[in-house]
Amino acid sequence: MKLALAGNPNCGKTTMFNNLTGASQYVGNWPGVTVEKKEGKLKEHKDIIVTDLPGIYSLSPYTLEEVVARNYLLEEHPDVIIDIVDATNIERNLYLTTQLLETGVPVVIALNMMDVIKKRGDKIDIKKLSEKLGCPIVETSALKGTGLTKLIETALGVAKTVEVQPIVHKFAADVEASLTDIVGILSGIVSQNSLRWYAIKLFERDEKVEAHFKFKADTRNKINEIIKLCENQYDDDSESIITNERYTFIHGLMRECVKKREEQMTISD
Ligand code: BGO
Repeated sequence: MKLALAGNPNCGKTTMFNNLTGASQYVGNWPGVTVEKKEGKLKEHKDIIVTDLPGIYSLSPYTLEEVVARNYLLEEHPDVIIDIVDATNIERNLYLTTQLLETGVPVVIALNMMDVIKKRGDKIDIKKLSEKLGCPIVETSALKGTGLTKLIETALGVAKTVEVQPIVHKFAADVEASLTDIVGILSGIVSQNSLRWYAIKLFERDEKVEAHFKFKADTRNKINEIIKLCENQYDDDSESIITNERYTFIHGLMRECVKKREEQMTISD
């Protein structure tokens, strides 16, 4: 079984990886690039390989680290991703989460640095956040080693039972209509699980994904027409449309699920 650790730089991924794998680590490079690749065996589950993906903010094609991470997720298809989210920077970290959820690989969130959140007196409605994102969330402190047993139990449970994690969040109706049209072109070409990922990437005019498909000119033109129609509706380029959609969703999550201590005091005053 394969388990991948993903997250933003500084989310606590190295601390988590060391906690989960102990001494059984091996370090190399990702094929063809000088980006460090760390793997290890899960403590007390020696048959489970943990792969530490590079720390990244997004799954765009613009940095080597992002390309390494997304190629691994799409091509090697691990059984589950543990997405480490720094709870003290939750808004920024969830930007990557929205993209991991689209890869078709089941995701479990380790909501890390919860010791800091508790000390500050901030509140996160984990149940609601989990429902809105459509994946389990386990509170952790990689530093203190808390929540890790539950995290592994949850991740292994998901890996064994969940084939496809339904995507709960949808973009605005016009964007979804464009994605549905692109999915129509892709169905039969890519697996059901990763249809949405590839549709979004083609909508964003991701050159690496475009090159991967080697479409004939008429298919390329058809996709371009679909994208252009939406861009005209929004008076914006398609990549920015998707970025804005993600931020709108995340702002909504923040309003509904996160209360800073100062805000709680204002409400009760
Ligand atoms: C330093 N809680 C708290 N409070 N801190 C955590 C947790 C947690 O759950 N998890 C990790 N950290 P990395 P990436 C540091 O190194 O694992 C801390 O980039 C310091 N160092 O201890 O490296 C962790 O691999 C001096 O903090 O993250 C580390 O994802 C002063 O978060 C930092 C203060 O963790 C990043 C912190 C010399």
